[in-house]
Amino acid sequence: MEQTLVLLKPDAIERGLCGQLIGRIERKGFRIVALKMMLLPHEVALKHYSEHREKDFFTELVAFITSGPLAALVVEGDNVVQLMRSIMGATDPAKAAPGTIRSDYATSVRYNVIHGSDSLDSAKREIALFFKPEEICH
Ligand code: IDP
Ligand code: MG
Repeated sequence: MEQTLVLLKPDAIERGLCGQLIGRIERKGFRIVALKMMLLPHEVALKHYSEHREKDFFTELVAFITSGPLAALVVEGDNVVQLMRSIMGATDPAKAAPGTIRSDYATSVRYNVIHGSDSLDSAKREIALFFKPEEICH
């Protein structure tokens, strides 16, 4: 069974979308095995998004993800890494397919409400950044 890291980003929390977004993950059939609200420490944000450190939007991305509380989840299920990416939709809501989370809830590439790990290796790395092993249910 695979696990992936999902973040309900500060824009989602600010807009009160937590319940709806978690509902969509559960309705898909996935199991939430860890969940916490947190203000992401700056140094964890730098590590989480380290692949983007050369990008022109990196500073703003780190500022946004640390700007307010987010919800971090470990989501479990068959093929969950790929399937979460598909129910989230493309990074840019303008390009996200209708019916995906980003198409339904977001209008800007920066404030796109949700994060999901992009590979099994990323998922392992990101889960370890956000959760201690004992915080994840089995
Ligand atoms: P992903 O979240 O779909 O995996 P990535 O390319 O990994 O997309 O980018 C990480 C995050 O950085 C995006 O979710 C979005 O919040 C932000 N981002 C990506 N591209 C841009 C951009 O061109 N301008 C501003 N923010 C961006
Ligand atoms: Mg990514």
